[in-house]
Amino acid sequence: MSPLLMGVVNVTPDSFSDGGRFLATDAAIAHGRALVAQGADLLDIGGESTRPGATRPVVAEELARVIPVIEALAGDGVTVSVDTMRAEVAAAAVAAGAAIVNDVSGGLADPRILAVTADSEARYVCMHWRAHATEMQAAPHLEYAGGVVAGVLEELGARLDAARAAGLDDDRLIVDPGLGFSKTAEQNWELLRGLDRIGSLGLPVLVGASRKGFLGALLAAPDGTPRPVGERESAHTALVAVLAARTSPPIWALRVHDVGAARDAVLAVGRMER
Ligand code: PMM
Repeated sequence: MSPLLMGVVNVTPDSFSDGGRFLATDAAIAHGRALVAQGADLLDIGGESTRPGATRPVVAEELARVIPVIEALAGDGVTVSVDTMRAEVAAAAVAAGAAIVNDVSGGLADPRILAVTADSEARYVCMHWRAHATEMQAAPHLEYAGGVVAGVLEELGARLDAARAAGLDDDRLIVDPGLGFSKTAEQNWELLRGLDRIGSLGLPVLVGASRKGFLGALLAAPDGTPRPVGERESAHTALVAVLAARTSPPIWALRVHDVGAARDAVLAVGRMER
């Protein structure tokens, strides 16, 4: 089974071309539709940037960004995921048609999100996370006493227990190691090599490597300047192919920005193995 492709639709100010709300909404909807045309199986719609150093929008602003986009794309019949750490946004998103709550904080940022999701029919992505974007790359958040894979497994396990206690059964849970969230570049590579152990949790695994800083560091210029975000796709596509070829356990879904490139890679891997 090939991994599903989750196309990223960021409705954040840095993705607004002109700052206008109506045009930003329209542009995000059009982008989501383009990703579906390129082969996205589901769309992840987010109104809060989680890039290192990013500050948070207020709740009303996050709602205004994501809800109209979710309504339109879910209305098209697309499987929509909402990328949020907030219970209010998760509740409104599910009411607007979202089928998945993608909480990068695993319920740590706003614990009420677990019960809100449990009360809906949505599935819940439980990602490994330690701190908000302004502080997540600070030194104490990069320490994993027994190694990053063991640390992520233990902390994710605790968050999954909290999700289950809130009423989310295993058939609604998805896990994600959280590449780039409180991890050094090397720790991201260790996690990718340790995906078997993440799979041993027995739940579908989602992985998001697209455009992340560890790829920029890998591809850095001789003077150490990281490769710009828009020029990391070839390396990412190679990872998509390797992850698509995994069987024990298979990867449930990949969260990607360039759906066309990922779809081509997944098709080639699937064709070769057939
Ligand atoms: N990465 C980002 C945002 N949301 N959600 C999940 N489940 N997994 C991720 O790895 C993840 C995420 C940050 O990436 P972006 O700022 O490029 O969207």
